[in-house]
Amino acid sequence: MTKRALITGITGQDGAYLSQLLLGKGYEVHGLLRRSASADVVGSRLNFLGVRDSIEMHDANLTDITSLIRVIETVKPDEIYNLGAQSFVKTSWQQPILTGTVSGLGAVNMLEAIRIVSPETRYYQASTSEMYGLIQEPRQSEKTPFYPRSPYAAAKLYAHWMTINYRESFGLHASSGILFNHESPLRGIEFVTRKITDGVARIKLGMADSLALGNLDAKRDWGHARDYVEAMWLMLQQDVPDDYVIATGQTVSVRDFCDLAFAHVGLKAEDYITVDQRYMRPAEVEVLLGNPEKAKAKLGWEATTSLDQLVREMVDSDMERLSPR
Ligand code: NDP
Ligand code: GDR
Repeated sequence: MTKRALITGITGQDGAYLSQLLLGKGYEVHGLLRRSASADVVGSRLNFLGVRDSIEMHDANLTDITSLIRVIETVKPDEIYNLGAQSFVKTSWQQPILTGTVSGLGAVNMLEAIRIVSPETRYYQASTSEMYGLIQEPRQSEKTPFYPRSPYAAAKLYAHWMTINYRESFGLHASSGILFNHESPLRGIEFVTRKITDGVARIKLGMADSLALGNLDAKRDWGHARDYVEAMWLMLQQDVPDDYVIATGQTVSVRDFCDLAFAHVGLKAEDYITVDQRYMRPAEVEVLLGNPEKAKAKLGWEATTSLDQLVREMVDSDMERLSPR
């Protein structure tokens, strides 16, 4: 029997890699697409991976439960991956209500739709290391207390607890992946890693002469999105739903990431980086470092792409994209 998956956030970074993974495993892949006035926002990432034509899209929005119910009734998915969100932390201070509505209540809309229409469907919730925020433990595991530091993190924490609540209250097969930062050439350009690799390529190609960033001392546990979507899938193949930290187990600063990216094209970061207060946040998450031991023990998952490989792939991709043809 061919398995059917429904992915929200399919036009985003993780949605594209997860589609590719599931199609490779023989799944029928369906995506939730919110209407946009701009022409082909749908295609860009999915076309990059060559999977656009293999996916069936459905007109729906996480904020409209009736649209979710209709999609679930139509698709009858075995698995739902809820990746849709307002996912940019900085924007969440400018749009706290929208962020709460999409990234928090949106998940509850989906859980409720599953409960009403299709309680056998397995559910994946895209939880985040941002929930740890002002951390008190040096390495964050599934047992570390949460302390969200942004409207985004607070919204995601609500969605995280509601996923646990629906599992415990109604017996849904609902799991959360507490994913630490993961990047790729498909990362949105506003996130720091992609902003850096895009900036490096522009400087190397003579299209820019500096790169303005915010807090260079922030530290993150950065992995590759391609590795991380595998963990999402593994969670839904388990007999028992659960929550898992997905991380590399190493952390480096934004400054270190810059050094690696500039060095890859033979430049020195300190010659080009400037600091601009506009990119600072009202409240910062200074350091994140995940402990992925449970995922390794129970799912057999571990990150396979090194930070060096990730940086090189991202810089090379931006160099190719921006180079004159
Ligand atoms: P992206 O920002 O690349 O993608 C977000 C997706 O959500 C897009 O497809 C977007 O659609 C969709 N979306 C936004 N609003 C709505 C809405 N109202 N209804 C339906 N869909 C909507 O995120 P990533 O791929 O990086 O991340 C995937 C998920 O994982 C997100 O939930 C994110 O918060 C979470 N996460 C990400 C981490 C990371 O490091 N990347 C780490 C931990 C968690 P559109 O194209 O129309 O804008
Ligand atoms: P983050 O990612 O907030 O961790 O959320 P982002 O890349 O935006 O920031 C990482 C760190 O870099 C610092 N920083 C800058 N950030 C941006 N965007 N732009 C800059 O110029 C800049 N300079 C320094 C930030 O202050 C921060 O400390 C991502 C998202 O994908 C979330 O959806 C996800 O949940 C978490 O990762 C895990």
